[in-house]
Amino acid sequence: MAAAGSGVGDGELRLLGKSSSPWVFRVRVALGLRGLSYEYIEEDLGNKSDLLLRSNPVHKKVPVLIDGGRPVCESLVILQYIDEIWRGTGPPLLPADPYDRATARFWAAFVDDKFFPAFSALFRSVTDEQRAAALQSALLAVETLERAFRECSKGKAFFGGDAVGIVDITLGSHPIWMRAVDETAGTNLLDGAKFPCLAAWAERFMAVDAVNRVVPDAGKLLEQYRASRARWTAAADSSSNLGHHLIHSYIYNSIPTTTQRHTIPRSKPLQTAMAAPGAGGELLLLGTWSSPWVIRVRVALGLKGLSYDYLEEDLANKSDLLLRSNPVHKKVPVLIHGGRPVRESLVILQYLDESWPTTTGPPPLLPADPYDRATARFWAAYVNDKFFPAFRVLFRSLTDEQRAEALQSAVPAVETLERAFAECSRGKAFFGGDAVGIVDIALGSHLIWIRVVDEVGGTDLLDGAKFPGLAAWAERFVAVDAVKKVTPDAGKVLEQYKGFRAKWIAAAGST
Ligand SMILES: N[C@@H](CCC(=O)N[C@@H](CS)C(=O)NCC(=O)O)C(=O)O
Repeated sequence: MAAAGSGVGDGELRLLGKSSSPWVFRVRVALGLRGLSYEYIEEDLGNKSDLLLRSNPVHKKVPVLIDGGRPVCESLVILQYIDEIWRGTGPPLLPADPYDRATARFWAAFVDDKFFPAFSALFRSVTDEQRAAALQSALLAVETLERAFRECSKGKAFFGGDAVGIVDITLGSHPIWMRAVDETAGTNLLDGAKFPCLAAWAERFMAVDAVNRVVPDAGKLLEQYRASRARWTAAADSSSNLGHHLIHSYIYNSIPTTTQRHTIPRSKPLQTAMAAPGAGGELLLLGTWSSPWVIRVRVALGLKGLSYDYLEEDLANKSDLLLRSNPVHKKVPVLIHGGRPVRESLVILQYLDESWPTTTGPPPLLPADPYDRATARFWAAYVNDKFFPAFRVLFRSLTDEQRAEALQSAVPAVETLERAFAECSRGKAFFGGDAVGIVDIALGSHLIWIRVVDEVGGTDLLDGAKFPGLAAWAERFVAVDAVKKVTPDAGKVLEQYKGFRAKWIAAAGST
């Protein structure tokens, strides 16, 4: 996850954070719920410590949890790490049942990928017009979360049921900021009349001891938010374009720095195998033949030796089954298992691993060791959140100029993945070690598209001279039986890509 040699090789638990950060808040709540003792180190994000830069060289962000000298980065990865390492010291953050775990992972990802960007736009809006547009998207996301609450809580107090779980913590890091926006903008994001479940949930969540103890002071946040709005308004007036990240840097840099030490006794770490219920029922995969996200699921199903029915979707005319099975994103892949839909490729891969744990059969997609699992989750998320957006710009580039610019982001992402390969594989064939794992599948699903983009654009993204580890890995990955069986024909993919490009060129010409 981090570059080797972070130089903090003791047995302690430390958290690098920023007191006003919703992502850091998540980790503090989870540590509190587990009753864990840890050293909290407040970062100055305007002047990041060497420890932060060494511990999270990829994102250079907080939170970072350093456990016995080993850094774990990214809040959702950290929450799952805490859940897996310290079991039995409180209610689990993820449910035991694989399907419920998949549901929880799906909604936690929804909070980060859909709710937060919508809320963030509202947070940042300075004019009435901007606010009205942003409010509409934010309310849609809240409406979806109201439904999610009913689905997850099953009539109980929290998304996690009787106790706070990963979705509670993930979403629960935002109400304090939502209130600051409401007070400033005159909105009512968690309106009890419109969203009765969510409004009552927010009250209950904020009253939980472990939450209450670490919640930032609302008055101070409001004050900062008002000050930042004044600055944004001034900046907008002078037509300066502040990016989304500036919201973060402003807020998270402006709370006074403190170092605290918590003295709650440390629980004994446990490394427990994942719950292993039997998995029955039929499998049906909704997909499209060239989608990398669908390829992931097909590779995983193949590796697990699972037979399944496959339904090819026409994305221009989505089936009722797809719309019913994935009403939130309306996307493939959806894996329907015994009539119940599992959505989002990385969620599906983990679901397969947890539903068909392999004690004797093929190796699991995620390693057994919680730290290695966290590392694998971190890199799989990196592929989705950093590599893919950069590659997508290259994929969409039509001119030499656009391509050259796109390469400026795509090449560093590949460079990072070359280092990730060395870190994860430890000299073995795959990110997963001797066998294909979740990171291999996450990245490997893009190889066919990398190949056709290279062919059309004359690029060589996985240049063996620059990226010897990754280039050799790619050769090995595409030669794996379960991969070969489901990799679409390169000629057909090339044809499809040329078709897309012809449309984009026509569209660009008509504007
Ligand atoms: N996806 C990350 C987000 C973390 C994040 O955005 N952290 C901010 C503080 S709230 C940060 O460290 N920003 C520093 C920077 O962007 O330079 C997570 O879930 O941990």
